Amino acid sequence: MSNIVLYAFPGACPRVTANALEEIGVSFDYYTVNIRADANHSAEYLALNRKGKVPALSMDGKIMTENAAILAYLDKAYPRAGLLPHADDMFEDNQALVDLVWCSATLHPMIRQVRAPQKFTVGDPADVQTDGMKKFAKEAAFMSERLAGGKWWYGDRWSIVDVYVYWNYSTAAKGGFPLKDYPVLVDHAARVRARPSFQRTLARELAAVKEHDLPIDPAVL
Ligand SMILES: N[C@@H](CCC(=O)N[C@@H](CS)C(=O)NCC(=O)O)C(=O)O
Repeated sequence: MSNIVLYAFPGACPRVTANALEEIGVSFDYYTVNIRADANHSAEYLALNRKGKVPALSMDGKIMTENAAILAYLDKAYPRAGLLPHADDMFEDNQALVDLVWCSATLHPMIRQVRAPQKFTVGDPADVQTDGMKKFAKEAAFMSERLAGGKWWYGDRWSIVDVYVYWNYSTAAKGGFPLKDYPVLVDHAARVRARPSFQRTLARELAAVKEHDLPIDPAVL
């Protein structure tokens, strides 16, 4: 067993963390927590991560949670991997953290509204979903404007923010968001997915789906 273990679920937001680890090239174990079967609320998992969420990253037995924080940490711990851009100016240097937090704290809750509206209401989930779709459409327009100017979120260089942004809009699409109306995002998605570190991440997820017989269609991962 590696001294790094990622607690994850295929297609969920730990995909971004897995992609970061693959990009770094460090050895790690992918541990499947079946969130569809509520395994994240089992006594065993709660003892490890009291928040009951994935991702959780175990490093030498110490657990770190919160995707944005984990990614910022991995960038610091493995600077040569180039997960995030850097600048001498402190303000500029902080921009990538701004983007990571935006992905986890603004976009992610919105896509939950789109994908799992029933978790937000005892009333009609359709209203919650419509509201989420409307909110996400504004963000998708912003992402399209930003990405129209270059190949990646930061112009000509890939970063883990590309994968996080991608994870958000592709997950919204799984919940019915009309991604085809945003051709810039469709093109960006193809670039993100073509990267070898993404392909290795996908291979890990597909292996997990098979090993645990998860109710996930491999064609839409
Ligand atoms: N704030 C956390 C949120 C993590 C999160 O919501 N993870 C989802 C998967 S994408 C999860 O664990 N869902 C299971 C549940 O909420 O029961 C982060 O950004 O890491």
